[in-house]
Amino acid sequence: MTKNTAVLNWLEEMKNLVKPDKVVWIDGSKEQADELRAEACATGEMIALNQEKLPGCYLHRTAVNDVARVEGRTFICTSKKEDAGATNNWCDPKEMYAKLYKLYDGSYQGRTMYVIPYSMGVIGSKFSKIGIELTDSIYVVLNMLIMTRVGTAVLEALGDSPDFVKGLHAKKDIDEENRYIVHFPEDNTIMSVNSGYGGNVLLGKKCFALRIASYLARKEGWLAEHMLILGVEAPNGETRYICAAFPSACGKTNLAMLIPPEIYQKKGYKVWCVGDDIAWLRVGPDGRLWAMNPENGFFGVAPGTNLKSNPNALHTTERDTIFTNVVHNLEDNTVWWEGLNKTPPTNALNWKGEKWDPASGEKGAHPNSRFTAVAKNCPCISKEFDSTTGVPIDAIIFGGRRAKTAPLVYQSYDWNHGVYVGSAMASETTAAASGAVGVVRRDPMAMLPFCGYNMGDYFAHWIEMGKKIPHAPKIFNVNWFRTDDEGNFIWPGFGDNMRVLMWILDRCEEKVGAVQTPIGYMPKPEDINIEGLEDEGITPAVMKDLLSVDKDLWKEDIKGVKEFYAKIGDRMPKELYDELDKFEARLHA
Ligand code: OXD
Ligand code: MN
Repeated sequence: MTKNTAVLNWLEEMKNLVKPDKVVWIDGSKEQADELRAEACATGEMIALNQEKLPGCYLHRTAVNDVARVEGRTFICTSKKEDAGATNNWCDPKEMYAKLYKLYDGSYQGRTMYVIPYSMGVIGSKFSKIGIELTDSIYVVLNMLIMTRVGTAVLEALGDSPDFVKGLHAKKDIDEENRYIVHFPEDNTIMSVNSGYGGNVLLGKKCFALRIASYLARKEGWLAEHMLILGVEAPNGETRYICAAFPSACGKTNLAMLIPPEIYQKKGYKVWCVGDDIAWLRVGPDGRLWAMNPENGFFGVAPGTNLKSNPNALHTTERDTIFTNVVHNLEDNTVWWEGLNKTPPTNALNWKGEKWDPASGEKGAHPNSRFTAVAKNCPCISKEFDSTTGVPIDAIIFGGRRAKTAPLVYQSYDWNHGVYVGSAMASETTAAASGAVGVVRRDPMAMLPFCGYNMGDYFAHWIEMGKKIPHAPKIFNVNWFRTDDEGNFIWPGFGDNMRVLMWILDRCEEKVGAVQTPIGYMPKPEDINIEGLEDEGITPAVMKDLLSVDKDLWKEDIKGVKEFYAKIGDRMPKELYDELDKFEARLHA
């Protein structure tokens, strides 16, 4: 498939290590993918679903001990520990290579090595980056074929360059005690062993497009971020783009695919999805920040996805989708998950493949069950999805789940203040997760588990980037999750979040004023359109409440920010301490 000596030499070394029975190059053709699907169905690795109702759709179950990303076993191995920083697990690269090589030794015996050349971003774009993943799992191959751009064309684009990210994955025994997801950013290398779960094994996604890419981005002067990208098209046909970073379980995929409320639809507004999870951002020749989605599909959480929360996501999964760890409805050979509708199937298997009785009170789908779906099957996919340059960004939004502290929306005073807002991002745990309710977890820019280097250096890089973007996006913070005294969400969320996006875009165009508060610029309650929300209980008085700022809560929150900064240590940029001081002074004024 290639004459590239860097690729061939590395492949030879890896073959000698894992000792596969045979090697298969993934060429990206439909014929090869069909053969692999047939093989996976023959061995039971995948189940073909009802091809009339769900054409091209399959079900897969992971091992029961292998259902999520494993942050405790995820490592950033830089030569110097400080370069990985206090928020990453670290090990000396030599020591880690030695440990891993022992684990990989002979691990492919009796198995096939699949060689997957893939591109993050449109093949051949100067903003894209190439990786090669070696895996012993057909499930990984078929997921990578959806999530990335794969095949011969990628090798042609690589030519004889040694500039590619090396990824070695081995399912081995799915042994939790010896599960490792390891990044060697200085060597452009990722090694994943003893897992078969998406986030740990689809190496293009979190491992490459965030951890390795964030490291490369700092070196090369751009940003790799855990952000969705969406476009809002106005009735005059002009589209403006927004990026948003939220921690997991805060609705990134839902916002990325939102359906505007009727009042906006009638006027001719449309929302287009460019990406739901990852954005690579660069300064364009016009001095604006441009974003592209390096992925080619969506690896979304199934539970809670339904016709109200996210009809676009649901329709995306109606064909060419791999479902993982959802309920298998034996009645018509389809799938189900909690929150899809109110009628769970009665003749069904749960995510473990056991006979399941919905009346038992046990969940049928795993809470982290997933769909791997083709981006181009999304009804609201942007026409810029395949753009080689990406889209220009007007606004960056940070957000989290805060019951009381953060208001519905506010705007930072300037770039550095916006970086402060991102660095202070936090989310509260919910009753849905085990552990105490309402515990604040800091997750700066939603990158805590995904930053491939020292978080202090990461913040400093954001500050530096601000100096290089003459027409930088404005930075905002949103909170869809304020609750009343009974703990009910006040804001209706979902499509109605468009109303907040409209204020944000109006601010970017300086079409609307704002109130100056200690936390930033805020809308006057009447500046957010609440027409048609009476039935949801949204009145001007409620808007006032959603936009109120309790200084005491913010003073308390600052204590958590200071603790977090102290943990990062001496690489925290002075500019953020200055922002913290200014914020405190505003709160005490
Ligand atoms: C995540 C994901 O865990 O996108 O953030 O899967
Ligand atoms: Mn994510």
